[in-house]
Amino acid sequence: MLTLCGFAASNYHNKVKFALLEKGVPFEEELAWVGATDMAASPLGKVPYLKTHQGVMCESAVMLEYIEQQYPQSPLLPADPFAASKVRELALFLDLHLELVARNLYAEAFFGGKVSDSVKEKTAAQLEKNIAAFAQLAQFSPFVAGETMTLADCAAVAHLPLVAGATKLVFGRDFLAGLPVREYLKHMGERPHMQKVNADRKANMEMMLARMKAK
Ligand SMILES: N[C@@H](CCC(=O)N[C@@H](CS)C(=O)NCC(=O)O)C(=O)O
Repeated sequence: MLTLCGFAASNYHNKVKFALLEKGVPFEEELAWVGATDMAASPLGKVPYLKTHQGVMCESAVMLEYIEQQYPQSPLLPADPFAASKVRELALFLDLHLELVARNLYAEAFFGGKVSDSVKEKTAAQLEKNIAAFAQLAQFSPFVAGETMTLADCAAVAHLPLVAGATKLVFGRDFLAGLPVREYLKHMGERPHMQKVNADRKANMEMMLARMKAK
């Protein structure tokens, strides 16, 4: 049995959780807040990390690859190597060029902190460039990589709401507004597993904010 360790307000946690649910892979969740993680399992102290019968791993993209190979049912990658690479390309764009850049804004957007003007300026420019590039690759037809649900959707459903929300809150403009992201998320939100991930996320976010206040 797999154990996904992390917390349900985390987009990276939810990326892996959604893949497990959609594939029908049995798993348990173990609550691990940042600052209270197993540092041997995840040496950077990040969540999620995944306990398997063979050992533990960190990095959500690696987990998705492992899950795909170990549990081939309901595939989230096409069998054709090129088509699979195009899916991985999108997933990597979402992680690296969209989410990781937008992350610079989260302190101010979501946690009552402040981000300096120079960081805001740099982040805005980088996001404009990266979102335009992402727009060239993304299909939204109706899934982010084409006609079938793939692991790129697991990244998209977890990250796109944060990129949209953070830019809207910090700059007063949703940088993803030119893409059919709202329609896409609405469509994905009809999936029962997405509804479960979202309900758990909301409940955990309240716990997290209460925890932060108590500190
Ligand atoms: N590249 C990592 C990113 C994971 C990540 O940044 N997780 C956040 C929570 S959403 C975290 O643990 N942040 C704490 C930290 O970076 O110290 C992955 O894909 O798993």
